[in-house]
Amino acid sequence: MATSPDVTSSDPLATADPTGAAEAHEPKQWAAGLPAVANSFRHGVEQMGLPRTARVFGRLNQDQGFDCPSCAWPDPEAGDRHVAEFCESGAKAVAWEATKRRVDRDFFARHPVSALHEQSEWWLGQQGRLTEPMYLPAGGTHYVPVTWGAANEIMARHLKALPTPDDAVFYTSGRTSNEAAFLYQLMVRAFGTNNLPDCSNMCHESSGTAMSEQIGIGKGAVTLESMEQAELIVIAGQNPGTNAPRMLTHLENAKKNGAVIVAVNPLPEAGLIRFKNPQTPRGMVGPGTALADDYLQIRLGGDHALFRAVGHLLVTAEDAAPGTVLDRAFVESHTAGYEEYAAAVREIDWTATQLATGLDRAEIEALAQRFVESRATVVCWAMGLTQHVHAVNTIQEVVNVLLLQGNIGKPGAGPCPVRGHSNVQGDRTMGIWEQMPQTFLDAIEGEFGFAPPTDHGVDAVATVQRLRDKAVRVFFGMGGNFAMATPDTPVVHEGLRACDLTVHVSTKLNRSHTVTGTEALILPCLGRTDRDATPRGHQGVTVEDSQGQVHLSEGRLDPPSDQCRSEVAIVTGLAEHLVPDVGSVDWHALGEDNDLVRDHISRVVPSFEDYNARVRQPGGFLLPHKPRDSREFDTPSGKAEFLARDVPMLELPEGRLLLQTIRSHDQFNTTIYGHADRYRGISGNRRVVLVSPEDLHRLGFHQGEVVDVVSEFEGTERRAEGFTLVSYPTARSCAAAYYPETNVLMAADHVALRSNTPVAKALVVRLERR
Ligand SMILES: Nc1nc2c(c(=O)[nH]1)N[C@H]1C(S)=C(S)[C@@H](COP(=O)(O)OP(=O)(O)OC[C@H]3O[C@@H](n4cnc5c(=O)[nH]c(N)nc54)[C@H](O)[C@@H]3O)O[C@H]1N2
Ligand SMILES: Nc1nc2c(c(=O)[nH]1)N[C@H]1C(S)=C(S)[C@@H](COP(=O)(O)OP(=O)(O)OC[C@H]3O[C@@H](n4cnc5c(=O)[nH]c(N)nc54)[C@H](O)[C@@H]3O)O[C@H]1N2
Ligand SMILES: [Mo]
Repeated sequence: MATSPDVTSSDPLATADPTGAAEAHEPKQWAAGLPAVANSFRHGVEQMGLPRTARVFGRLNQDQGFDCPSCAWPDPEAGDRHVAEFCESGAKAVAWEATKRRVDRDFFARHPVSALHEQSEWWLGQQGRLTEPMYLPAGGTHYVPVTWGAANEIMARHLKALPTPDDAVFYTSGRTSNEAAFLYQLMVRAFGTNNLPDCSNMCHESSGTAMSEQIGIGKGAVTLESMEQAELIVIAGQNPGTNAPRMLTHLENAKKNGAVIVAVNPLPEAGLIRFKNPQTPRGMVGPGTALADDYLQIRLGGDHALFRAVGHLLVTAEDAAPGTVLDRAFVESHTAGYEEYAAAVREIDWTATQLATGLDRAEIEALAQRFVESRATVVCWAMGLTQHVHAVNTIQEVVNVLLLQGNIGKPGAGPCPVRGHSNVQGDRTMGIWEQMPQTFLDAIEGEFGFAPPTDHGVDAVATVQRLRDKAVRVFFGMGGNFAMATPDTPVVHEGLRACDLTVHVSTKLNRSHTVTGTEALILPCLGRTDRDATPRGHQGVTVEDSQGQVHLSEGRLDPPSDQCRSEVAIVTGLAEHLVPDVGSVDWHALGEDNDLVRDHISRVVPSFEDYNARVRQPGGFLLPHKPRDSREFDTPSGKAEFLARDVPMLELPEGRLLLQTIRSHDQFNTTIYGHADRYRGISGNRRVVLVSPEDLHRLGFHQGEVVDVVSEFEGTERRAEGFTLVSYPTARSCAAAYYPETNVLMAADHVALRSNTPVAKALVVRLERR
């Protein structure tokens, strides 16, 4: 198998991809419009053919249809949906899943695992849906077919032979349904471990940690309806045009209602600048709607200093004219710690602030003025805030600023972390967490009659560290692509190869299937679009979106093969072999009837009473959220907490850049749909680094040159070879390149403080000429 010349042992992704040279054009100034619709259908027809495309897109995000497997952006009220309530990204995700292509036993007979490992992530994803359980025996070169019964025996044999259940790790990616997630954590806890890392550990963990400490709940406090009533919406560290495109419709509505939008982002993202709504004729042909009124091109990691400065300006303005800026009544009755916070922010160092943010004082003052003038402010954020060393403190600084003006628990206001995977929030609600509170564990014991282990388990980073120590014996992945999504790629691969058994429940092939333990299993599951028929009838699953709405999703397509099983059936099938006698769980019945699973959930998980009835109401139901609903806060003080922490300066040695790792417009996390990043004007090849023309000049490089990117962390270096330089209008001293090609540059020990999220957004790097 041919490999491109720049393959190194440290770079398992630099493999044969049918790509050409990178091409860079002017970045776009607007998102969506006709090209988005055209692209959606191109992807659909390519993968599914025309009739299926029409059928599938017609059911996407409709009441009584299926939930989009792409992002976690909420759906409008049931009566209020467009005929095509989806976006280009969703269309790609669905086409990818509902493809007619198939990976069958002949495919595996033709391709030894070693050859599959040489293929790119893109190629693996193009081969089609997995169709039957496959097994790689010890010493084997090819995956061979295996029955479900035999697969279950293999897993149970390995797991039962472990000296301690903690030698196994059970990962979850965020597409898993509530029902499957609940049963999965139940099986894992019945087996005897809390080793339940998930993708959230690498995603919004910092948001959860920050907000739990401060407002007593880790979830966002803004509904769609509320968002459209905002007077000011600040979008920091998020690229909604690509990663939550349906959000643009709501931003457009907010804008029509008079909202001001401010973008805080080192990159000029098209989707934040202007939106041509493909759902309206005007959007298709007209100029669209300008979104951001102000665009603050902040330096990577500068948000902590920015929000501290805004807090400073609000507090000192209030000092100068008491009663004009802050919501004193809210601060006095609903918050704690204001005096300490105000004392900490009254003095700030403007020189340090300007260095940290790369912004002019006037820009920051203008932002503060926007806050002063707004009676209802929403701040949205995503990975640009969560994946930094000081992410938790940064998010708390954002919440401090919101609290000053009472911007929580009223229409048009609140913190709005925009989640990633379509059910990542629901999985956590269902108990996928290595440190679920004792109340939850007690409820499990009450319902099922066994005591779950109480020691905390490992999160994603601790799993990587254990893999590094060759201390994981069995790795089980419920979805996802752990081998590529994590830092220190070569270390993770060595650790997975040292396992006795690796297992992946997946819809399609990915790298994690080619980085195998001594033995390995691939278990093919149904996706969101597939019909799930059991002896008890058609089964629907439920999911929770970013704003806490829980609703049903029912697939209608014929499954890729009659050997594919639902995640629910896969878990219960294994549990029947692994933990048949632990507590009183009727695994067999649960495997066939999601209503029964929901009955259990209704008695274990708070706020899910009467689950089956409520989720069948049109649109489902909204989970309660005390700060949002009634300005009550489950914190030790019973109030929302102002928390003032130091604002450390990110040191950047001479000749270095801060590198962020981002998503292109043609990928879903580690799934690569294609090689273009349309809005950023890049095509042909993903191995590019975006650097400002000034920095290129200063460092003595020019556009088109091929370089190695070398990261520096605590005296260690990591190298990613063969990246083409693109001159791009990003903030000064900053660079950007795509994930997961750049995960080789990330260090497992480089994490966000307190949330333990891998740092993916401000790596210190240097460029080396090849
Ligand atoms: N089509 C598509 N949709 C997706 C995904 C996908 O891969 N493809 N992934 C899903 C998942 S799991 C997630 S978590 C979300 C991710 O959604 P995003 O968080 O939007 O994804 P990223 O590509 O990581 O983009 C980070 C954004 O933050 C900016 N940024 C980076 N660092 C900083 C900083 O220090 N300060 C500020 N102010 N901005 C910064 C970047 O320039 C970029 O615009 O999307 C979800 N939806
Ligand atoms: N450098 C860098 N690293 C990052 C990030 C970053 O911004 N930069 N972002 C982080 C973030 S926010 C996240 S969320 C993680 C994502 O990490 P993961 O969630 O582990 O990765 P994905 O690429 O989303 O997983 C894709 C795989 O899921 C499987 N799959 C798809 N649908 C289903 C389904 O319905 N059921 C099952 N069982 N499997 C399915 C398919 O086989 C597919 O190959 O990556 C993190 N890693
Ligand atoms: Mo994510």
